[in-house]
Amino acid sequence: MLHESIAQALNQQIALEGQSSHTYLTMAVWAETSGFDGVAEFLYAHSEEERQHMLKLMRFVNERGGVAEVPTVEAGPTSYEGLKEVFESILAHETKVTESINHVVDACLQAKDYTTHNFMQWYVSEQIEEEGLARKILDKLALAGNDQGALYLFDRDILSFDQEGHSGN
Ligand code: OFO
Repeated sequence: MLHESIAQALNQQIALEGQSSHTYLTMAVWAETSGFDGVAEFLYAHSEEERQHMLKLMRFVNERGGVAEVPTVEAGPTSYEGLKEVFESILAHETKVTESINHVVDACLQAKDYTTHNFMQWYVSEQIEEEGLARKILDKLALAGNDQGALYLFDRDILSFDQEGHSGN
């Protein structure tokens, strides 16, 4: 049976993963309608990954005697000045997600809930990859600058950046 404090922390994490999925989805629509087809594919796939992160938590909560709360998501921005703004927002968001996961892990230690602590280690590792990927993409965008040819290649190649060391869901 989940301790109340853990059920609450996990439900907050579920809400954040649902928000992540929604945010990536709105970014994907912006990218697709702005001519960045590769970036759009990357973001649609990432939105789906975030949904899986949410579902994995929901199933865990339900299996452990809690009740997963289906989150309501906030609308958030639907347009961006460019790719740099998109990926800066992603890095800021993922940093927030990492802090939230650390909070859940901390709550597990305080409640001596080692089962949930063990379950959360997957998310700890995932966040290292997600933040690393966002930083790597921002580095590549900085190199491309305003060079249209470089941005064309960036858009064409972005799906391969995700495969370099990212395990997905
Ligand atoms: Fe679920 O990893 Fe990003 O937010």
